[in-house]
Amino acid sequence: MEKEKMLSLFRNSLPKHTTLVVFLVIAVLISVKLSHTQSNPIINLDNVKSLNDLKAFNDNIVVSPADGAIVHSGEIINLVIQAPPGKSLQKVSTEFLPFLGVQSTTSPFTLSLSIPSDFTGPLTFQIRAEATDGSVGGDVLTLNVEPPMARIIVRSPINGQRFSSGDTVMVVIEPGPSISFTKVLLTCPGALLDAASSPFEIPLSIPNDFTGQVKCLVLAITPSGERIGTEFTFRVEPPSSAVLNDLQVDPKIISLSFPGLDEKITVQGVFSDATLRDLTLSSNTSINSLNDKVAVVENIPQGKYVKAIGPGKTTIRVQNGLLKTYISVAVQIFDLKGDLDGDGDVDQGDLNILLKARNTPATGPGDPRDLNGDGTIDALDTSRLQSLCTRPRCATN
Ligand SMILES: [Ca+2]
Ligand SMILES: [Ca+2]
Repeated sequence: MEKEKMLSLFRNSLPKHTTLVVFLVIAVLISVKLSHTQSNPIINLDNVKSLNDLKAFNDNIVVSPADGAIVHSGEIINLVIQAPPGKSLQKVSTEFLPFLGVQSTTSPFTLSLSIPSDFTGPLTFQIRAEATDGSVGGDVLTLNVEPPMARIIVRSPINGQRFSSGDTVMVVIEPGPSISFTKVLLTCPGALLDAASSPFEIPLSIPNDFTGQVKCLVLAITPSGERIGTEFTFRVEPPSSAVLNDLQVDPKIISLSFPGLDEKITVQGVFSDATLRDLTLSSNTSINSLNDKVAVVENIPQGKYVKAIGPGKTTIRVQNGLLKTYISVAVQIFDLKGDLDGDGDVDQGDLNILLKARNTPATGPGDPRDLNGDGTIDALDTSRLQSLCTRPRCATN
């Protein structure tokens, strides 16, 4: 404990004149200690005796917790206070807490201090004690308040751990400090398991053809019937012994009518152990659009999606290891040339789409608006479209 800090806190808790005197007593005590090696002509032992009726003490009165102890938000801390030698206490209290303090006037002097559930960080405060002889003393304590302890602990698997298809994952659930469970339920994709006695160990079999990210929910029931839950995730990759022989995608061709639309894709691997495994979400699989102006690959928790960005054509390249395969993507491309809105004719409606994009670069060689294929959407394309109109003067029907 820093003496400076203690003094400054202590000083604030006492009337002004008392503070001064306490200061002098300490100074005298220090000088007495020093007087073994050097004499002090101003303050001597007689001064100490004459000041003795001040009745202040500053012994270490806090038995526990230890200064610097780690506690947790929401916990109730028992502050155990003891009287200094030769004294008995009549009142102890906490001071300078950033939240509601506690005090006691009955022995044994144990204060139950509730740490607010939203408080974290160092907590420095003073314990003030009054002895039956009228003397007062104090002790400064710093506790380190950490976020609350988990009430339900997943010992295994470690979050994000990697396993192989066909493995058995031993799920180990433990109750947190000062809590117990009567039952633990485990819900994973395709599996609902439980354990009714401690240790809560639940073997979870991973199907041989399964790969990807797995999220499991744990529900624990306490003796009072309270249900508390947590979750964990792990990854499943194909077993290293199985060789990937072929890569398949579904669908192989994607046609999206307009920008903003998307379509889900799946990637499957044919392995040497005669097993087909979904590799869509495998960390070894890369899926990339060769033209982001036309379509992009979106990675959302539900899977991989090809999303249309602009009119045109692109290719999605799917790669796992050395194997590659491709998906053809067409956005806003319809059977009839010049039909830009897909209603089966070429008319003013299509011309309007072209005019809106006038003097902008095409998304690429497959842009349906770039009718002359020169890489720019301009007047040359509008006149080309007018020549393609289904009805005279590009009339709408
Ligand atoms: Ca049309
Ligand atoms: Ca053009």
